[in-house]
Amino acid sequence: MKIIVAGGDGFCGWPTALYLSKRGHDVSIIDSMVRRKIDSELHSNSLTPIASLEERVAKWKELTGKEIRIYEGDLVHYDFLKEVLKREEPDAFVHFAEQRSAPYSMIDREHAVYTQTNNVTGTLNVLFGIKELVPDCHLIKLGTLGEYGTPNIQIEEGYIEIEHKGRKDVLPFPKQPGSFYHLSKVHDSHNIMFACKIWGIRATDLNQGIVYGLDTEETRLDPVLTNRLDYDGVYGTALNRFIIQSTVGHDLTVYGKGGQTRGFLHIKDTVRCIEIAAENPADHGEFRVFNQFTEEFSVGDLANKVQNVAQQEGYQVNISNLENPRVELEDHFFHAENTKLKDLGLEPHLLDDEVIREILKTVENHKDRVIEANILPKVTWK
Ligand code: NAD
Ligand code: USQ
Repeated sequence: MKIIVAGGDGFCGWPTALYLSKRGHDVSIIDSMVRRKIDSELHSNSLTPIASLEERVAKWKELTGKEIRIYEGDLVHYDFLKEVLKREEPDAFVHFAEQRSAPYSMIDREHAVYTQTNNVTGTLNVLFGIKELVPDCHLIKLGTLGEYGTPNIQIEEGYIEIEHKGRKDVLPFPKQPGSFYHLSKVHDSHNIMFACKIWGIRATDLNQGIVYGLDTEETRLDPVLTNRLDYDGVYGTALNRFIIQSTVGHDLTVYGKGGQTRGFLHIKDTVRCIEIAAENPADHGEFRVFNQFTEEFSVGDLANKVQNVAQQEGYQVNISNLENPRVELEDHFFHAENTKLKDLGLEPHLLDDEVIREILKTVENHKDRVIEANILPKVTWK
């Protein structure tokens, strides 16, 4: 298949582009490089040194003979996007290209507006581009599990059957997101659902949980193919952050009570889920939703797991329950359905001590790059 990976220079997008290319798909990448610019804005860095996108794809070609074409540009610029769609005529458009940090979206008005403008406009442009130029193209859009929030009932995959005053319907599952970033994903979902209904577009919304790890078989082939890894208080996510903190002697930063429970998955499963979605496209007019995660953990449990493995590796690790910079429940029910991707063939890589140890061994090699001042959270929701 011809597949565009938008956001293909990022943490999820780069390993996905390599994986799809290795599996024989004809891949091209769109990326505006804005994440690399945001690293400078935040005086932050990827824990791992990352080569330029040009160097990355050149190395991939040298090692495998496979070409990945690059289009540097912004989805918000419709003329640019139209040119790429005309040239590529993709069968699938994998859309990772958004501002994805909840804390970044909560810094101030400007960052909230940037996040929602970038994400919502970019996705609207992709919808119009598909409608005008490639109506058979399957949109595979990265949503987030956090669109649902933490309701006191089981979370279904996109839709719930409701009986109300004697009548029944299957309706979108209620959304109660917890940041302006998570809200941007909800707005996207609504726009995509509407476009599917009125124009017959085919789309899959992947409500992904928190991704951990950094390596896939492909990114490990050569240091130039190394994936980015965020650890700072703005872009770093739970688990990856805890593992990195443990190697530099920083207390593990559990926010509040630590009972916040979320869905998680290994980066190796992210790339496979995209392949599954691409190879089993939604029908025309269908707005299909998959919950893309493999296991649920509370952040407190994750900190305990990391502490245990790090201690076995000779590190002295403490856990600190910091004042929570976010507004969120810290002790709540959480259970989400996640059978659809497994039914289509996903075989999850589950989290155990060996997986934590493997990530820890990789991050140890780069721990001298950690900027300690960036570890503690500085952005607050209030
Ligand atoms: P990332 O920041 O590492 O990568 C995003 C990439 O998109 C960057 O390379 C950036 O330069 C590019 N980009 C952003 N806006 C763009 C635009 N308007 N035009 C072109 N390129 C643009 O993020 P990630 O962790 O790889 O996340 C990818 C997607 O997956 C996001 O949509 C995110 O919401 C979703 N997601 C991520 C996680 C996670 O744990 N990382 C979990 C659930 C969902
Ligand atoms: N948390 C801590 N300590 C930390 C970091 C986070 O306790 O050092 C807590 C947070 O308060 C929150 C939970 O861990 O309760 C998750 O936070 P996170 O920063 O790991 O993840 P989140 O902000 O939800 O965002 C990440 C990605 C985002 C994606 C989302 C999936 O950055 O792109 O959409 O995970 S989900 O959470 O399922 O919506």
